Amino acid sequence: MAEYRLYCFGESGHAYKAALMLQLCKLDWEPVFVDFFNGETRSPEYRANVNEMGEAPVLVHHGKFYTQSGVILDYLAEAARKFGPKSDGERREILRWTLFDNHKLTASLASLRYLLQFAKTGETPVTEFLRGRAMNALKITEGHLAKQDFVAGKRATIADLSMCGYLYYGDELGVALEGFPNLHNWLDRIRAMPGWKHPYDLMPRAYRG
Ligand SMILES: N[C@@H](CCC(=O)N[C@@H](CS)C(=O)NCC(=O)O)C(=O)O
Repeated sequence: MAEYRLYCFGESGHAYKAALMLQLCKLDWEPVFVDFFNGETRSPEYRANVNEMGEAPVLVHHGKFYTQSGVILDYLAEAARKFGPKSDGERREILRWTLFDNHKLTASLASLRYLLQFAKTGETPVTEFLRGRAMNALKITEGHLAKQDFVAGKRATIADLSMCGYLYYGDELGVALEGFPNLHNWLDRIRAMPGWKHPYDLMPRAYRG
């Protein structure tokens, strides 16, 4: 059995944040498939034995279960001594953008994609609202990346791995990423890191249509 086990599935950008970190740090890890679209995260067994919050990703290391992608990234940064903060200022900057990501960027992108791509609701007032939120968060990110190569400064950190979580799913997102050149260049810089893989090449897919 691998040292690190990650409860995940390919469609989950939240899980991709952790999977990409494990991959880029060359840690010994294996995916544990979560049958999300058949309700596994909502089952009493999953909530009792894996994550009381009923979510993926979950990282298991030395028998302990870690949940919330931001916490998992922080834990792995410390374990691998990579992509973590090197000063108090950097720690706060990473936290600031990770919180912005969780609340504004990923939250709107993930919900919009879920509704359009998997729940197949078509366009509704809810998708319109979520797209507006996503575009606003993307514009803020675009402006920020005009000033520096990576989210927290000159080098990649876990804040970048958090914020890019959903952005490699392309057309599935339901928002047009054209018109964000800084964002594209930043995604290319992450993609160029040794070992980088697309979410569907890192984790088993769960959606069967
Ligand atoms: N804030 C959490 C969000 C995780 C999350 O929402 N994961 C989704 C899969 S992409 C999930 O498991 N959702 C289950 C549900 O909402 O019922 C994190 O960053 O880990």
